[in-house]
Amino acid sequence: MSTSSITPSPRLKAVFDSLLVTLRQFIRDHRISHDEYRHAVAFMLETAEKGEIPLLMDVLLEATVDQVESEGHRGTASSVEGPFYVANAPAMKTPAVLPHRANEPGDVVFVSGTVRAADGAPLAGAIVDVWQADAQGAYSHFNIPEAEAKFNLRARISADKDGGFEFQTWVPSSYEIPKHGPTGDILKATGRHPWRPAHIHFRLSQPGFQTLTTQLFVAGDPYIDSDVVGAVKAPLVINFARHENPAELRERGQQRPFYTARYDFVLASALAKAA
Ligand code: MBD
Ligand code: FE
Repeated sequence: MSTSSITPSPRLKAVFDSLLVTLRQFIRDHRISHDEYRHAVAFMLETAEKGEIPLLMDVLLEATVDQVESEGHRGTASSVEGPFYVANAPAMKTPAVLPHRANEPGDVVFVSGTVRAADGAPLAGAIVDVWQADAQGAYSHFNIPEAEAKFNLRARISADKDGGFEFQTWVPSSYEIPKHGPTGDILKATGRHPWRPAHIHFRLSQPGFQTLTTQLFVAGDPYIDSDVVGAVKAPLVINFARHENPAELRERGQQRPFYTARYDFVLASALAKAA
């Protein structure tokens, strides 16, 4: 960004001035020493060098932004995007099987549901953009080497004419924030556990409707009530039902027990926001 392209912004001035007032008061309140101040600068530098700025910010602050922005929002509850979204995942039609490795670890789950307007009208062809970690907590593009799998467990699925979608994926596990970096360090040093409950990310879009970024959480996860990110909302916690009887296995072409999960999404009208 070159200086010449910068035009004064009243909004930026207001929030930046306020941020400085808050931070200067914080320094006075806590009698921050030079030594502590230099530690803070070094911590920020290390976070940037390790590529963890998005992770640190999203872990500490994004849930609050979501709370503020979703006040009064109608439709399915939103949740944070987090640092691991990748645009332009493979486009697929429902029913889809998410891109996966030949020996994708963990248990298969079929996730299905509908995308509708607030009045119940089906949103034909709505785009259901999904991404998740694998059963070992690894996100493609970040923790899985690209040579091993590109866009693993990521896809943009178009819903059918009734707004219905279904995709086969693998049950995610509880997610541990990377331990060997500054984000992990600060959590450890301040006595916070580094876990998120198992979740699948969604970004739902349809022309004329507000794009919804949210997550579905696996009921029964040990961290469902203590997400380090603070992004769990009760209506987004869903049951993953286990199926193991031979008839069901045959019907789904599965050799091992599998799961199903369902959710019906509601998108708010784009007009509702403008009003
Ligand atoms: C994640 O997987 C995530 O979804 C968020 C919001 C923050 C850190 C890791
Ligand atoms: Fe995530």
